[in-house]
Amino acid sequence: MIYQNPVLRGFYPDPSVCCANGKYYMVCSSFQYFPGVPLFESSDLVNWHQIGHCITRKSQISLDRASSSGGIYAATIRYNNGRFYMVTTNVTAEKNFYVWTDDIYGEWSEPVFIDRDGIDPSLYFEDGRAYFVSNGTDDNGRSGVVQCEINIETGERLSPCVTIWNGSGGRYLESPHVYKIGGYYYLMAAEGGTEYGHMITCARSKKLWGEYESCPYNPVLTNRNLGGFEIQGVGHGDLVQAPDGSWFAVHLGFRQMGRWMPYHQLGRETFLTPVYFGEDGWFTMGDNGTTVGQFEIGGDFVQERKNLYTFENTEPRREWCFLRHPHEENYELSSRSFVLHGTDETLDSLESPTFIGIRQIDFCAGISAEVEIDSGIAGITLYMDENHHYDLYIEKGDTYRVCKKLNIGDVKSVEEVRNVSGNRVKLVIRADNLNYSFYAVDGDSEYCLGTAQSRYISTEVASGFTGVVIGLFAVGEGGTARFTDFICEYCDTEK
Ligand code: 6LW
Repeated sequence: MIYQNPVLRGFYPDPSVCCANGKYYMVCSSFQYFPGVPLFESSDLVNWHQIGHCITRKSQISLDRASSSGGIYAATIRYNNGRFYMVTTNVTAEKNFYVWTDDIYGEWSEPVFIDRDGIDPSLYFEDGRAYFVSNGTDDNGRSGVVQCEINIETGERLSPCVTIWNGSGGRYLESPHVYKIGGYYYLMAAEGGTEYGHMITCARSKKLWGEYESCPYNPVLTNRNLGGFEIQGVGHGDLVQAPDGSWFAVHLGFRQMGRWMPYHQLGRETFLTPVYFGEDGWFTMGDNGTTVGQFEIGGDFVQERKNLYTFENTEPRREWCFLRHPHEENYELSSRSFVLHGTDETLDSLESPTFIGIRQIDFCAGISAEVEIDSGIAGITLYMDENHHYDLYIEKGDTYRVCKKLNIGDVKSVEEVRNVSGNRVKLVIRADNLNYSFYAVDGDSEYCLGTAQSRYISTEVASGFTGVVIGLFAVGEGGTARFTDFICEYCDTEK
């Protein structure tokens, strides 16, 4: 059967996967958004359904004033002895920790902290022992992929911390994972940075503590040499084996706006690439070491694409997320309407403005909602970070009016203003690869408020690790906004 990449569209980076009880489970990083670490289930590696988050309580993490692309970095999920573990870094607090659960559909534990620096932690279990592997600095001050044994009950370190690999020479050695396959320990990592030079590399050893020998085929996966190609930045992945013995990598990558347009606004997404073991015991990946838009693999599955998102067919704390820890009293969320109470925190704030968002998962989209206000302002934002967002909103001044405001770094400009007849309008945004177009419907009249180029809220302009989130927001102390009839419909861009 043929499947299309990415298998998880939109801002779902740094995927990590494990198998348990005949299913696959995957987590992604979530940065300043809450709930944190989205959790997905699949029975075929191609179709993924979100079943929750690992971080659902403020007691598990502090995201206070976490900047965009701060907060939760890459996570690893592992299953051992009937228990799931998710280990990650709160970069804002500079802390590595894990949470665990015995019920994948239930709540996860309070955090267990590990006294180790670095990012991209992973766990490896063998013979009743647990090992913590990450990018970082060892006890002798050497940096690289570092490893130590830990007590998995307490997080306490049980061994010295040792650098076991320095990578193949690329910058930013990250995302290490250890696997035992056949007679070897394999160490898979990412190098090159999470931009256009990204890659997956590997090494192996007969012994867990090394020495590790670099794979002669490194990088085993990269699209860095593919110019004029939509899928770029592939790297940071995790290996998984299917029941028929075949191997795959889930990994991140991004789709640039067009073949010759090196900008991306949808964030880093999750791709699936076949992995092939050779007779020499090394593995290679994909189409000659690259990830392409579709692969043919064994198995009987139909790839489903959910292209319509509404209040009715989503859940507020599953697909939708808040900026940092929400002030719960400002949200009344149901399957018919989202009622938001504004505060004086704007979308430019590093606090938690009144905002609830859902990821933009494909280029071509029709986004709309009815919004009714009593005071203040409320609307829809295309939010990349606090300094890069396009806002379409209704505002109460002397009259009611709709506005389009572009926020591009220091340039914050209200580009269009139209008076409307009352306190209720329908806001509409149409997106394609290159542009967003903004409209307001006031009774029988539709106004066009012009367009804005997507590239100015892309990662190449804004920097960072996230992607555009479609946010509903309200600003103004004491104001109430009622959103109804939210629709986000994608025309699938698969080719
Ligand atoms: C992540 C690092 C990376 O921790 O980006 O792509 C960082 N690689 O491994 C943030 O996602």
